[in-house]
Amino acid sequence: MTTVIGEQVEVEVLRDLHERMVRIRLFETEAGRLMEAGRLPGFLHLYVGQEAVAAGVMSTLADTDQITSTHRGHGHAVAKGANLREMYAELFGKVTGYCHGHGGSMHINDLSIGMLGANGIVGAGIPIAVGAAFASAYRDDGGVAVAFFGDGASNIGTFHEAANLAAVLRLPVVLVCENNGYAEFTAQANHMLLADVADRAAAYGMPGEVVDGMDVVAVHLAAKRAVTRAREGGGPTLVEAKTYRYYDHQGVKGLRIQYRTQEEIDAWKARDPIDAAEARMIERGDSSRAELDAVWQRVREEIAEAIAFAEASSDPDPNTDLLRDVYTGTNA
Ligand SMILES: Cc1ncc(C[n+]2csc(CCOP(=O)(O)OP(=O)(O)O)c2C)c(N)n1
Ligand SMILES: [Mg+2]
Repeated sequence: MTTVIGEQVEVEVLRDLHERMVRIRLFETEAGRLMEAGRLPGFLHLYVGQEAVAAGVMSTLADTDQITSTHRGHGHAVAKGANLREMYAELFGKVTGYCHGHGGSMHINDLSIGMLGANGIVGAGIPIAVGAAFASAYRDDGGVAVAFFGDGASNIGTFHEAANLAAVLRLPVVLVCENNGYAEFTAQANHMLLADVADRAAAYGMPGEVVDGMDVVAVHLAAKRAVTRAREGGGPTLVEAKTYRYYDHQGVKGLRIQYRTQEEIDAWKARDPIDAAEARMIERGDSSRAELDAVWQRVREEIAEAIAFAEASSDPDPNTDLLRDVYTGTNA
């Protein structure tokens, strides 16, 4: 596993990584709070705990690079620069949302920033990213695509087909497996025999790298290597980030099934990616506690303003909005 204890990144990079993580954390904790209060319809698969992966990878991408996401996609969208107002509005089911309230959490997308979509079908985003990489290679536009997916998704056929095609065509794509140790309520040891998803890369002739997904600098550096390799024509890389979700599979508390021990949860929380980044920044003298608090405050205000926008927006009108953007009509 790549460790970067002592390895340096520039102060601006670390500040950027930190702020991206704080924005995801606050977006998600507020979304969880609203859900618990019964204010949001639909499912929410929250990203709290995994922030270093989205922040670390997205910090290496150009705005024109493209990503595909998962059912647990808010963090990817936030880190790619999605509009927080439209995101919350979509979670509330309002007309001002990204999908005009038709889609909800698992359909948020924004092609203008290269966010090709969350996806409720496990594994479905991976071939879409490979397709986007194929298009970039075909157009010779220098673009890179990144597919985010979970440990569970690495058992799905689409992963294997897409990885093989990406490798054989040497496409500019990075496959980022966010291994949080569980597929819903099934521990990794019960859904695959490998310890490292990254080992699957060898089957397709591409490099595979395991990285500490709680260390945002480690993720940033691993992603930078993989993205550079992809952009320079070296083909795909499989990056596996070992991470953990603090909340349940869906929602905050979710089901009352005891599938994780409190000791395990506490051990991962003790390695919280934001706490670790802040400790590093203070220790290095990059930022004072007051400066870091100011970042939290600024982002908190941004989030509150976005939620207020969503709350003040209209619900869809069944008379005019029900069939809007519905393309499978029965009209002759
Ligand atoms: C094709 C498909 N099969 C099953 C499901 C139900 N399902 C939703 S999330 C999930 C687990 C996915 O695990 P993983 O890929 O590790 O992602 P995580 O939830 O841990 O982020 C499953 C089985 C689905 N949505 N799509
Ligand atoms: Mg998982």
